[in-house]
Amino acid sequence: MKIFLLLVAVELCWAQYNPNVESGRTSIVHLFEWRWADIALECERYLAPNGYGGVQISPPNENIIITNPWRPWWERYQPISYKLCSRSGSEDELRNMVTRCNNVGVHIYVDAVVNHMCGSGGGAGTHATCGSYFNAGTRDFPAVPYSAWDFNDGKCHTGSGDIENYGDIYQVRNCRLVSLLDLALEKDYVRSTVANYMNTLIDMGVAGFRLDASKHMWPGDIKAFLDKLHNLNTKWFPEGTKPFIFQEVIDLGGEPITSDQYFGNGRVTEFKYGAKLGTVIRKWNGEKMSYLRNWGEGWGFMPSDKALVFVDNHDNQRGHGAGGASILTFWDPRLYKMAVGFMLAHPYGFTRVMSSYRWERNFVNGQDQNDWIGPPSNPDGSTKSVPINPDTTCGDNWVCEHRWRQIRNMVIFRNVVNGEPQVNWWENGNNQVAFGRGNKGFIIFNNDDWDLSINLQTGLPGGTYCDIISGEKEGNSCTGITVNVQNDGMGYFQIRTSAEDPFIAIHVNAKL
Ligand code: QV4
Ligand code: CA
Repeated sequence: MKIFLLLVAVELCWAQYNPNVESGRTSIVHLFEWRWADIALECERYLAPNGYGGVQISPPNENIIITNPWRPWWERYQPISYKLCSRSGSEDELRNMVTRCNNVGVHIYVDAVVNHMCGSGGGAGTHATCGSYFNAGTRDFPAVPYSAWDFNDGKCHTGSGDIENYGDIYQVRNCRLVSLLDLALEKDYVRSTVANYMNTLIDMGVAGFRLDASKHMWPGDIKAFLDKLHNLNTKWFPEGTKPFIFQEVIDLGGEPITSDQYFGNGRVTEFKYGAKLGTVIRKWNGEKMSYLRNWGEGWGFMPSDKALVFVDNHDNQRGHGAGGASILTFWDPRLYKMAVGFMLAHPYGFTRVMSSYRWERNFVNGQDQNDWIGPPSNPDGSTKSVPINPDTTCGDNWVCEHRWRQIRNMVIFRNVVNGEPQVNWWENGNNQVAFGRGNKGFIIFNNDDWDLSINLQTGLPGGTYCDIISGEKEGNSCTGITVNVQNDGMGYFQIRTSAEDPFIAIHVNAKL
């Protein structure tokens, strides 16, 4: 009995850290601003067959419509109600997508914006995606309903009513983030209302949530609404499964609010990961790939089993949020593929792949004036669907990094080596490094300015392997470079600086 109770306790305690992906799948992809109808198709035609575990979706609830600038992506971070209509589609389309993705084993993670409603200057009217009336000035959101009582105005003591100093935890949690009307989450009514919204989505079949702006909510308030959540829908998940929770806290050090304050509620986004990895791969500040030997906790990151990791996100790929200039994105494809390849090969953290759209950048004094531009859209503001080209890439300015061969094949690599320890680290003291994952996979990088040719212990069984970066295994042949591994595990690798992608990855499922 005692042992049983202990097991139950451990189970409960660990539940919200478990990503709830189907066994054998290890990554999710953020399909930023995609329409529900396109996500449903992508789950069926691409994500399931290629081993993706899930999709982070853009906020599904009603938001303010902003026309100056014209329909910026960030209007979706200004809620008007918890009705489920948005630029991505209707409630029916959302439900249909969740069902179809779950049916092929790809789970859905909702971006939950529950710290605030729209900006204080949002005006009054029905300019919202479901047409609900609201009045930002009087704090009236009848479609929820919320009224002035449900906001923190009285609790914030800055002159502007906005957060002015990130060194003051009371301001950060009780004042308005860039003027966004701050909800009084200490009130049971607000907690229950938020929980009802999330429970509607859980009952629909979603597997978890990204909690937007978690730094701006008290950890105890988050716990209070999480405690009201249902278990996941037993049509797709085992009885008693809790939603996966990952909290958006940007902790790069130097502030009183830290990631560990949120570990009790679930995982936390590790923003140091992409900022540091970008610096290393760009070789800025004297950083070298050799220093990645103790990547992870050794670099001052949070414990691996609490971390949600990514190379870039929808904010820092366009200069919002934090992280700085070092962040790598699809705009630097060669370095970006190396960074994502390293992330997916390395055992640290639960991994999220970014999938973006292209926009016309316009830098003035290093600042992109077009960082607001929304997804590819029609003149009436509706989001365009994602056309798929004959070569499997996406059209109409959808970047679809998750379909890039190198990234997609590394998602599969991570599934193949899941649970295996990092072994056989090798480095040249500069920017040539290699490591294996048990006897399942091996990866080698050449980010130096000279060619690499070397014999290394791979840990893999003898045989001929297909490099999944330059190509892939098709039937019993390889469309890219092949690597011979001797029976003692030694493999010979050659990577020229002129290589399209200066890294090679092999795994046991790509053995010829
Ligand atoms: C502006 C001024 C204010 C002024 C106000 C007056 O900045 O000082 O008081 O006008 O009306 C948009 C505009 C912003 C504007 C605000 C309110 O960009 O200029 O305020 O609306 O009208 C996204 C965007 C924000 C955007 C917001 C709401 O990044 O630019 O603000 O959506 O539309 C911190 C947080 C972290 C946050 C990160 C960006 O700790 O939590 O900043 N990240 C998340 C999301 C992010 C989102 C929000 C939080 C807010 O990932 O995408 O912000 O939900 O680091
Ligand atoms: Ca708050």
